[in-house]
Amino acid sequence: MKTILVLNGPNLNLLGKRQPEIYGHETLDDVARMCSEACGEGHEIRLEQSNHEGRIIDWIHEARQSACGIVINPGAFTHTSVAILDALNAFEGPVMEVHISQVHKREAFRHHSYVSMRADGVIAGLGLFGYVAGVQRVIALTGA
Ligand code: CA2
Repeated sequence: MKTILVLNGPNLNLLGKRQPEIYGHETLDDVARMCSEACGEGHEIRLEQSNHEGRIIDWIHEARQSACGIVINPGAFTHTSVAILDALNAFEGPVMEVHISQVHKREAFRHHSYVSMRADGVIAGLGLFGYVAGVQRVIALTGA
């Protein structure tokens, strides 16, 4: 069984609890369920969220041994974190970057992503389905 790490950055623990007009009504538990349902026999989901940059980097390091691919919504660290980019550059499997909102329709500071310099795919504006699409792409790239 191969593990796909679904990583979430700061404030995404509030998903479904605040700003539903931007991020919808569903929670991270719903994301975990949808991603698990997208897996066949050969893959399982490990979903994590942290408000702390170093914790996210530690999970990316651990994934070098334990995960076949990473689906990551880095939250606001997308636009600021060279350190997360460096950690992802040390991971050998596929990396899918997901944004729930269509960041390019929003403020200019959300238009640049450090993570996109490493990501094998970038999904924005599809709501929570973006995570499912990211998982499906990791499965397609790592074998069923
Ligand atoms: O659209 C996305 O998924 C973002 O990665 C979300 C980040 C934002 O900084 C990025 O520019 C785009 C913010 C996550 C905050 O999540 C919340 C969810 C519900 C309520 C409040 C915040």
